Amino acid sequence: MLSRGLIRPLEAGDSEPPEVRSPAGAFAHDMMRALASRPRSISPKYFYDAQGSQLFDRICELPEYYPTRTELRILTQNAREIAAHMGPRAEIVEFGAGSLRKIRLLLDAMDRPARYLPIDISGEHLAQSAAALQRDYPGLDVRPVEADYTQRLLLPARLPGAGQRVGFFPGSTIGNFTPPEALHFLEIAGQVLRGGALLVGADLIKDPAVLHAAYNDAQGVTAAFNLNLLARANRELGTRFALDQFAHSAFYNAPHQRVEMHLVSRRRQKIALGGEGYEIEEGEALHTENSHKFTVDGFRAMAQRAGFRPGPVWIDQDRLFSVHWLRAPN
Ligand code: AVI
Repeated sequence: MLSRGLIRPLEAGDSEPPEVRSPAGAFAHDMMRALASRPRSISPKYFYDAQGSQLFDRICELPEYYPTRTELRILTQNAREIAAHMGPRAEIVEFGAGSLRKIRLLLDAMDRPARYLPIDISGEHLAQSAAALQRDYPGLDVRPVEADYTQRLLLPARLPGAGQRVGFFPGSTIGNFTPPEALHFLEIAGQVLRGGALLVGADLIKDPAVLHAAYNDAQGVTAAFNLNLLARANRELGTRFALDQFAHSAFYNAPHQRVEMHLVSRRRQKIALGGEGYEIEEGEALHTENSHKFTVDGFRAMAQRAGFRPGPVWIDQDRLFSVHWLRAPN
């Protein structure tokens, strides 16, 4: 897996101009800000270095982590119907370089797909997955786009003779945005998909026990994924977080309809970073991720607010996960 481009977009009312920083500079800056603020929180985008991406791939295979498996099943069972909505010679725009398994499922069912445009902030992963796909689909025009898809996007002009442009945003990655960020993402997607559609995966609200298990797996892979944030800071920023002094904490926050992940300090400790010292009390937490869960109607209403016209929705029989067809504005 890859960095998922979870950079907070500028919002109306933001006074700070965007600052250009190297990736390590941005991580140091955001970590210092997180340590200095109360409550402490940092963007989940920092999970996805090479090791975090490998841990996420392992999460996707866990028995408790139902979203990946369920979405794959939904796509497999409905590939023909989805492909019919896409129509002939469609251009696919994938937000994130994504799981090749999912895009292959669609490509195999589609009528002569014309082009595949994966967009990702991490050029290296993008180039690898694009090359792998190009080898297997020689007739497909594969054009990786290195960009942050949470910001305004400029995509290549449509291929002459191509059909509609269809966005693909699987995995319920949209759930890792705050609600205003999700709306902002949908507005950007609507602009680049004008006249086409968006196929997007959204995890559903369900029994909190199922959610709890999915984010507190028995093998401790999700805990390692969460703690990798601190391990990454030790590797890249020279911090000396003692990983065994932080506990993985994940729980469903019902009023906010989201699973939250935190790293909770097991004791009072001091962290040095960038010439500053930061005191962390016993029991104090660093909030590392929100994973929003949706109702079908709530998700469609949000899409509508961003200018989409909601179409068919595919759901598994246990109502764990949903895949939405949203018609983009004209
Ligand atoms: C990538 N994203 C949709 C995952 C999720 O479920 O929110 C990331 C994850 N965090 C813990 N487990 C998986």
